[in-house]
Amino acid sequence: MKNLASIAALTGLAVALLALAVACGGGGGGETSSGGADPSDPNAAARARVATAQAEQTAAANAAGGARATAIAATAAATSPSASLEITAKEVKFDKLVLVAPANATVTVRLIIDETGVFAGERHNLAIFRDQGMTEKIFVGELDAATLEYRFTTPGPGTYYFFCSPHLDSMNGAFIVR
Ligand SMILES: [Cu+2]
Repeated sequence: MKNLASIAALTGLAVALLALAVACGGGGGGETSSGGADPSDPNAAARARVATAQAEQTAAANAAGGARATAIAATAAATSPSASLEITAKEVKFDKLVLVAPANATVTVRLIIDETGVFAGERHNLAIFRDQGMTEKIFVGELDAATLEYRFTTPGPGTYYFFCSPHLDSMNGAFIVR
């Protein structure tokens, strides 16, 4: 009898909890969604204009990226690999989009830093990674405001990426090894 009483008590508790859950959960259905487009929304036209401008910017950026990729491929094809490379940093830009080096070789890269006027004292370097996301390091040179010369060993043939560490967006290019 003791067990039966316990079961009855537990059943009662379960029913009570179920009732509570229904009471608590049942109140959420009355709202109407406000997420959809509303033709009377005075900001809709402005939002549409912003969306169009953003789409145009993306298309322009993609086109520029395509032109850049084409320029990189053309330059790489026309350039012989050299173990003695040179690149200039001026006005927070590199003068080259592409460096072409021999595979598995010791190479020197002279980074000429030619900053004057408002750019004087700007420090640059050369950093080379296997991927554009900069997760696999090949070589990272020291930073300086004066001309630098680096020496390192290239990896096997492939397309790698070079950057200036403080100026990733404006100073980058392809490091081609073959
Ligand atoms: Cu830089």
